[in-house]
Amino acid sequence: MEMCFRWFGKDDPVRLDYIRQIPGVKGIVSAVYDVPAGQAWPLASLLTLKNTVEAASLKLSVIESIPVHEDIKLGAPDRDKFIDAFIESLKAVGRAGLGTVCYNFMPVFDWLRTELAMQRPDGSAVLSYSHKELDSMDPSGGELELPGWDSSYTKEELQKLMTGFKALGKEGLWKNLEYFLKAVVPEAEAAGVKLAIHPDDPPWPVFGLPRIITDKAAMERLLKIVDSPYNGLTLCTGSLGVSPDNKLADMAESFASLGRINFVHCRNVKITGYRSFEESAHLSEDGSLDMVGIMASLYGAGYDGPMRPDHGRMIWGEEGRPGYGLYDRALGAVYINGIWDALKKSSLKQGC
Ligand SMILES: [Mn+2]
Repeated sequence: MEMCFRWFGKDDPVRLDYIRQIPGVKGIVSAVYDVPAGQAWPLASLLTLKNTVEAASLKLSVIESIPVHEDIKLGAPDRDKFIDAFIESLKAVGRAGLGTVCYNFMPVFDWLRTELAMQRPDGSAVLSYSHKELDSMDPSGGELELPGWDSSYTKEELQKLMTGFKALGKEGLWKNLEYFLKAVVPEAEAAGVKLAIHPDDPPWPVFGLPRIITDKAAMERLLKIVDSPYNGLTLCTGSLGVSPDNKLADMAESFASLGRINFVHCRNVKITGYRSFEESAHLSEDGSLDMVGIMASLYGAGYDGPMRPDHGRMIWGEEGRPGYGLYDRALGAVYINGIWDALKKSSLKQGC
Protein backbone atom coordinates (compact mmCIF):
# COMPACT_ATOMS: atom_id res chain seq x y z
CA MET A 1 0.00 0.00 0.00
CA GLU A 2 1.25 3.44 -0.89
CA MET A 3 0.00 6.18 1.44
CA CYS A 4 -0.80 9.36 -0.49
CA PHE A 5 -2.22 12.81 0.21
CA ARG A 6 -4.40 15.03 -1.92
CA TRP A 7 -2.87 18.33 -3.00
CA PHE A 8 -4.77 21.01 -4.93
CA GLY A 9 -1.78 22.59 -6.59
CA LYS A 10 0.14 25.77 -5.98
CA ASP A 11 -2.81 27.63 -4.47
CA ASP A 12 -3.34 24.94 -1.84
CA PRO A 13 -2.46 26.35 1.60
CA VAL A 14 -1.37 22.81 2.50
CA ARG A 15 2.17 22.89 1.15
CA LEU A 16 4.07 19.96 -0.34
CA ASP A 17 6.91 20.40 2.14
CA TYR A 18 4.38 20.05 4.99
CA ILE A 19 2.90 16.93 3.42
CA ARG A 20 6.36 15.44 3.16
CA GLN A 21 6.69 15.67 6.94
CA ILE A 22 3.73 13.36 7.59
CA PRO A 23 5.22 9.99 8.54
CA GLY A 24 4.69 7.38 5.86
CA VAL A 25 3.19 9.64 3.19
CA LYS A 26 5.00 9.01 -0.08
CA GLY A 27 2.59 9.96 -2.84
CA ILE A 28 0.57 12.92 -4.04
CA VAL A 29 -2.90 12.89 -5.55
CA SER A 30 -3.54 15.90 -7.75
CA ALA A 31 -4.84 17.13 -11.10
CA VAL A 32 -4.49 19.76 -13.79
CA TYR A 33 -6.84 22.47 -12.58
CA ASP A 34 -6.61 25.10 -15.29
CA VAL A 35 -8.18 23.22 -18.21
CA PRO A 36 -12.00 23.36 -18.49
CA ALA A 37 -13.96 20.07 -18.36
CA GLY A 38 -14.21 18.51 -21.79
CA GLN A 39 -10.83 19.74 -23.05
CA ALA A 40 -7.75 17.55 -23.34
CA TRP A 41 -4.95 18.11 -20.84
CA PRO A 42 -1.63 19.16 -22.35
CA LEU A 43 1.28 16.84 -21.58
CA ALA A 44 3.31 19.91 -20.54
CA SER A 45 0.87 20.69 -17.71
CA LEU A 46 1.16 17.16 -16.37
CA LEU A 47 4.95 17.23 -16.59
CA THR A 48 5.08 20.54 -14.72
CA LEU A 49 2.85 19.09 -12.01
CA LYS A 50 4.98 15.97 -11.81
CA ASN A 51 8.21 17.95 -11.59
CA THR A 52 6.80 20.19 -8.86
CA VAL A 53 5.80 17.17 -6.79
CA GLU A 54 9.13 15.42 -7.34
CA ALA A 55 11.07 18.56 -6.42
CA ALA A 56 9.48 18.17 -2.96
CA SER A 57 10.77 14.56 -2.82
CA LEU A 58 7.31 13.12 -3.27
CA LYS A 59 5.82 11.03 -6.08
CA LEU A 60 2.82 12.01 -8.20
CA SER A 61 0.87 8.78 -7.68
CA VAL A 62 -2.72 9.39 -8.75
CA ILE A 63 -4.56 11.85 -10.96
CA GLU A 64 -7.83 12.86 -9.28
CA SER A 65 -9.83 13.57 -11.28
CA ILE A 66 -10.19 13.94 -15.01
CA PRO A 67 -13.68 15.47 -15.27
CA VAL A 68 -16.23 13.65 -17.41
CA HIS A 69 -18.18 16.19 -19.48
CA GLU A 70 -21.93 16.24 -18.80
CA ASP A 71 -22.65 15.52 -22.49
CA ILE A 72 -20.91 12.14 -22.08
CA LYS A 73 -23.12 11.31 -19.11
CA LEU A 74 -26.20 12.58 -20.98
CA GLY A 75 -25.30 10.72 -24.16
CA ALA A 76 -25.64 13.97 -26.12
CA PRO A 77 -24.94 13.94 -29.89
CA ASP A 78 -21.51 15.54 -29.42
CA ARG A 79 -20.34 13.13 -26.72
CA ASP A 80 -17.68 11.50 -28.96
CA LYS A 81 -15.80 14.79 -29.11
CA PHE A 82 -15.60 14.90 -25.31
CA ILE A 83 -14.73 11.20 -25.06
CA ASP A 84 -11.86 11.85 -27.48
CA ALA A 85 -10.65 14.68 -25.24
CA PHE A 86 -10.83 12.37 -22.21
CA ILE A 87 -8.78 9.77 -24.11
CA GLU A 88 -6.22 12.44 -25.10
CA SER A 89 -5.85 13.35 -21.43
CA LEU A 90 -5.42 9.66 -20.54
CA LYS A 91 -2.71 9.33 -23.15
CA ALA A 92 -0.93 12.38 -21.76
CA VAL A 93 -1.15 10.86 -18.27
CA GLY A 94 0.45 7.68 -19.61
CA ARG A 95 3.18 9.61 -21.44
CA ALA A 96 3.97 11.47 -18.23
CA GLY A 97 4.61 8.06 -16.67
CA LEU A 98 1.61 8.17 -14.34
CA GLY A 99 -0.49 5.08 -13.76
CA THR A 100 -3.83 5.81 -12.06
CA VAL A 101 -6.76 8.10 -12.87
CA CYS A 102 -9.79 8.65 -10.63
CA TYR A 103 -13.04 9.92 -12.16
CA ASN A 104 -16.72 9.91 -11.35
CA PHE A 105 -19.99 9.64 -13.23
CA MET A 106 -22.32 11.76 -11.10
CA PRO A 107 -24.74 13.93 -13.10
CA VAL A 108 -24.57 17.71 -12.60
CA PHE A 109 -23.55 17.71 -8.95
CA ASP A 110 -20.40 16.19 -7.56
CA TRP A 111 -20.31 15.45 -3.82
CA LEU A 112 -23.09 17.12 -1.85
CA ARG A 113 -23.34 18.32 1.74
CA THR A 114 -25.81 20.59 3.51
CA GLU A 115 -23.24 22.04 5.91
CA LEU A 116 -19.53 22.63 5.46
CA ALA A 117 -18.58 23.54 9.03
CA MET A 118 -20.84 21.76 11.47
CA GLN A 119 -19.48 22.28 14.98
CA ARG A 120 -18.89 19.11 16.93
CA PRO A 121 -18.84 19.04 20.77
CA ASP A 122 -15.02 18.97 20.78
CA GLY A 123 -14.88 22.25 18.85
CA SER A 124 -13.87 20.65 15.55
CA ALA A 125 -15.82 21.45 12.37
CA VAL A 126 -16.95 18.88 9.84
CA LEU A 127 -19.01 18.52 6.69
CA SER A 128 -22.48 17.12 7.24
CA TYR A 129 -25.55 16.10 5.26
CA SER A 130 -29.27 15.92 5.86
CA HIS A 131 -31.34 14.54 3.02
CA LYS A 132 -34.46 16.16 4.42
CA GLU A 133 -32.78 19.53 4.26
CA LEU A 134 -31.40 18.88 0.79
CA ASP A 135 -34.83 17.83 -0.45
CA SER A 136 -36.28 21.15 0.64
CA MET A 137 -34.03 22.97 -1.83
CA ASP A 138 -34.89 23.52 -5.46
CA PRO A 139 -31.87 23.85 -7.71
CA SER A 140 -33.93 24.53 -10.83
CA GLY A 141 -34.88 27.99 -9.61
CA GLY A 142 -31.27 29.05 -10.20
CA GLU A 143 -30.92 30.37 -6.66
CA LEU A 144 -29.54 27.27 -5.08
CA GLU A 145 -27.47 28.05 -2.03
CA LEU A 146 -25.67 24.85 -1.47
CA PRO A 147 -22.44 24.62 0.46
CA GLY A 148 -19.59 23.77 -1.87
CA TRP A 149 -21.75 24.15 -4.97
CA ASP A 150 -19.95 26.62 -7.12
CA SER A 151 -21.87 26.56 -10.36
CA SER A 152 -20.76 28.16 -13.56
CA TYR A 153 -24.11 27.23 -15.13
CA THR A 154 -26.76 29.79 -15.93
CA LYS A 155 -30.26 29.11 -14.62
CA GLU A 156 -31.33 27.95 -18.10
CA GLU A 157 -28.35 25.64 -18.53
CA LEU A 158 -28.93 24.07 -15.14
CA GLN A 159 -32.63 23.54 -15.86
CA LYS A 160 -31.83 21.95 -19.21
CA LEU A 161 -29.28 19.59 -17.66
CA MET A 162 -31.60 18.58 -14.86
CA THR A 163 -34.51 17.93 -17.23
CA GLY A 164 -32.21 15.87 -19.45
CA PHE A 165 -30.93 13.66 -16.65
CA LYS A 166 -34.35 13.19 -15.10
CA ALA A 167 -35.65 11.98 -18.46
CA LEU A 168 -32.59 9.76 -18.92
CA GLY A 169 -33.10 7.91 -15.63
CA LYS A 170 -30.89 5.25 -14.09
CA GLU A 171 -30.81 2.79 -16.97
CA GLY A 172 -30.15 5.54 -19.47
CA LEU A 173 -27.20 6.69 -17.39
CA TRP A 174 -25.90 3.11 -17.22
CA LYS A 175 -26.08 2.89 -21.02
CA ASN A 176 -24.05 6.06 -21.35
CA LEU A 177 -21.48 4.83 -18.83
CA GLU A 178 -21.23 1.61 -20.82
CA TYR A 179 -20.65 3.53 -24.06
CA PHE A 180 -17.98 5.63 -22.32
CA LEU A 181 -16.17 2.64 -20.78
CA LYS A 182 -16.15 0.65 -24.01
CA ALA A 183 -14.47 3.59 -25.74
CA VAL A 184 -12.10 4.56 -22.96
CA VAL A 185 -10.89 1.38 -21.23
CA PRO A 186 -9.00 -0.07 -24.25
CA GLU A 187 -7.22 3.28 -24.60
CA ALA A 188 -6.43 3.34 -20.87
CA GLU A 189 -5.00 -0.15 -21.19
CA ALA A 190 -2.84 0.90 -24.15
CA ALA A 191 -1.64 3.96 -22.23
CA GLY A 192 -0.88 1.88 -19.12
CA VAL A 193 -3.27 3.96 -17.01
CA LYS A 194 -5.63 2.29 -14.54
CA LEU A 195 -9.07 3.86 -14.21
CA ALA A 196 -10.68 4.07 -10.79
CA ILE A 197 -14.31 5.22 -10.72
CA HIS A 198 -15.28 7.07 -7.56
CA PRO A 199 -18.63 6.04 -6.07
CA ASP A 200 -21.44 8.58 -5.89
CA ASP A 201 -21.39 10.76 -2.80
CA PRO A 202 -23.87 10.41 -1.24
CA PRO A 203 -24.86 7.09 -2.84
CA TRP A 204 -28.53 7.84 -3.52
CA PRO A 205 -30.48 10.03 -5.97
CA VAL A 206 -30.41 13.76 -5.29
CA PHE A 207 -32.85 16.38 -6.64
CA GLY A 208 -34.50 13.62 -8.69
CA LEU A 209 -31.26 13.02 -10.60
CA PRO A 210 -30.11 9.42 -11.10
CA ARG A 211 -27.04 8.13 -9.29
CA ILE A 212 -25.79 4.67 -10.14
CA ILE A 213 -22.44 3.87 -8.48
CA THR A 214 -23.97 3.35 -5.11
CA ASP A 215 -23.46 -0.21 -3.83
CA LYS A 216 -21.79 -3.58 -4.34
CA ALA A 217 -24.17 -4.77 -7.03
CA ALA A 218 -23.60 -1.58 -9.02
CA MET A 219 -19.84 -1.97 -8.76
CA GLU A 220 -20.05 -5.60 -9.90
CA ARG A 221 -22.12 -4.46 -12.86
CA LEU A 222 -19.58 -1.78 -13.73
CA LEU A 223 -16.64 -4.19 -13.61
CA LYS A 224 -18.42 -6.59 -15.97
CA ILE A 225 -18.96 -3.93 -18.64
CA VAL A 226 -15.28 -4.18 -19.55
CA ASP A 227 -13.55 -7.02 -17.76
CA SER A 228 -10.09 -5.52 -17.42
CA PRO A 229 -7.93 -4.49 -14.47
CA TYR A 230 -7.79 -1.08 -16.14
CA ASN A 231 -11.54 -0.73 -15.49
CA GLY A 232 -11.38 -0.49 -11.72
CA LEU A 233 -12.72 1.16 -8.62
CA THR A 234 -11.88 3.83 -6.10
CA LEU A 235 -13.05 2.29 -2.85
CA CYS A 236 -14.18 5.43 -1.01
CA THR A 237 -15.15 4.18 2.43
CA GLY A 238 -16.83 7.42 3.44
CA SER A 239 -18.98 7.84 0.33
CA LEU A 240 -20.25 4.27 0.40
CA GLY A 241 -20.29 4.00 4.17
CA VAL A 242 -23.11 6.50 4.74
CA SER A 243 -25.48 3.77 3.61
CA PRO A 244 -25.73 1.10 6.34
CA ASP A 245 -26.47 -1.48 3.62
CA ASN A 246 -22.95 -1.10 2.24
CA LYS A 247 -20.70 -3.53 4.10
CA LEU A 248 -17.32 -1.99 3.46
CA ALA A 249 -15.09 -4.79 4.74
CA ASP A 250 -16.92 -7.25 2.50
CA MET A 251 -16.71 -4.93 -0.52
CA ALA A 252 -13.01 -4.32 0.15
CA GLU A 253 -12.29 -8.03 0.29
CA SER A 254 -14.39 -8.97 -2.75
CA PHE A 255 -13.05 -6.32 -5.07
CA ALA A 256 -9.44 -6.30 -3.86
CA SER A 257 -9.19 -10.06 -4.28
CA LEU A 258 -10.39 -9.62 -7.87
CA GLY A 259 -7.60 -7.06 -8.32
CA ARG A 260 -10.12 -4.40 -9.27
CA ILE A 261 -9.53 -1.78 -6.58
CA ASN A 262 -7.12 0.70 -8.12
CA PHE A 263 -7.33 3.42 -5.45
CA VAL A 264 -8.63 3.72 -1.89
CA HIS A 265 -10.10 6.78 -0.17
CA CYS A 266 -10.10 6.21 3.50
CA ARG A 267 -12.31 8.10 5.93
CA ASN A 268 -14.91 7.50 8.57
CA VAL A 269 -18.47 8.86 8.79
CA LYS A 270 -21.05 8.92 11.52
CA ILE A 271 -24.55 7.99 10.39
CA THR A 272 -26.92 10.22 12.38
CA GLY A 273 -30.28 9.10 10.95
CA TYR A 274 -31.95 8.00 7.72
CA ARG A 275 -29.86 9.50 4.94
CA SER A 276 -28.17 11.86 7.29
CA PHE A 277 -24.59 11.85 8.44
CA GLU A 278 -21.67 13.88 9.62
CA GLU A 279 -18.03 13.30 8.81
CA SER A 280 -15.80 12.24 11.67
CA ALA A 281 -12.20 11.59 12.58
CA HIS A 282 -10.71 8.54 10.86
CA LEU A 283 -10.61 6.61 14.15
CA SER A 284 -13.13 3.73 14.20
CA GLU A 285 -14.71 4.74 17.50
CA ASP A 286 -15.47 8.23 16.23
CA GLY A 287 -17.76 7.07 13.42
CA SER A 288 -19.89 4.23 12.06
CA LEU A 289 -17.18 2.38 10.13
CA ASP A 290 -14.78 -0.30 11.37
CA MET A 291 -11.55 0.97 9.87
CA VAL A 292 -9.52 -1.97 11.17
CA GLY A 293 -11.95 -4.42 9.56
CA ILE A 294 -11.74 -2.59 6.23
CA MET A 295 -7.94 -2.38 6.32
CA ALA A 296 -7.69 -6.05 7.32
CA SER A 297 -9.80 -6.98 4.28
CA LEU A 298 -7.62 -4.93 1.95
CA TYR A 299 -4.41 -6.19 3.50
CA GLY A 300 -5.61 -9.80 3.49
CA ALA A 301 -6.57 -9.56 -0.18
CA GLY A 302 -3.09 -8.26 -1.02
CA TYR A 303 -3.99 -4.67 -1.87
CA ASP A 304 -0.79 -2.85 -2.77
CA GLY A 305 -2.05 0.25 -4.59
CA PRO A 306 -2.40 3.90 -3.63
CA MET A 307 -4.55 5.02 -0.69
CA ARG A 308 -5.23 8.41 0.79
CA PRO A 309 -6.91 9.76 3.88
CA ASP A 310 -10.09 11.47 2.73
CA HIS A 311 -11.83 14.48 4.24
CA GLY A 312 -10.69 15.50 7.68
CA ARG A 313 -12.15 17.69 10.40
CA MET A 314 -10.98 21.26 10.80
CA ILE A 315 -9.07 21.33 14.08
CA TRP A 316 -6.49 23.37 15.99
CA GLY A 317 -7.70 26.64 14.49
CA GLU A 318 -6.82 25.68 10.95
CA GLU A 319 -8.67 27.47 8.17
CA GLY A 320 -8.92 26.51 4.54
CA ARG A 321 -10.72 24.26 2.11
CA PRO A 322 -13.47 22.37 4.03
CA GLY A 323 -12.48 18.75 4.51
CA TYR A 324 -8.99 19.33 3.17
CA GLY A 325 -6.99 20.85 5.98
CA LEU A 326 -3.56 19.49 6.86
CA TYR A 327 -3.88 18.47 10.48
CA ASP A 328 -6.74 16.02 10.66
CA ARG A 329 -5.92 14.37 7.35
CA ALA A 330 -2.37 13.91 8.63
CA LEU A 331 -3.78 12.26 11.77
CA GLY A 332 -5.87 10.05 9.49
CA ALA A 333 -2.85 9.01 7.41
CA VAL A 334 -0.87 8.16 10.52
CA TYR A 335 -3.77 6.17 12.02
CA ILE A 336 -4.25 4.15 8.83
CA ASN A 337 -0.51 3.58 8.54
CA GLY A 338 -0.53 2.35 12.13
CA ILE A 339 -3.28 -0.16 11.38
CA TRP A 340 -1.42 -1.30 8.25
CA ASP A 341 1.84 -1.65 10.14
CA ALA A 342 0.13 -3.75 12.81
CA LEU A 343 -1.47 -5.99 10.17
CA LYS A 344 1.88 -6.47 8.48
CA LYS A 345 3.76 -7.19 11.69
CA SER A 346 1.15 -9.57 13.07
CA SER A 347 1.03 -11.56 9.83
CA LEU A 348 4.83 -11.81 9.91
CA LYS A 349 4.64 -13.12 13.47
CA GLN A 350 2.02 -15.68 12.52
CA GLY A 351 4.23 -16.75 9.64
CA CYS A 352 7.17 -17.54 11.95
MN1 LIG B 1 -13.75 9.92 -1.74
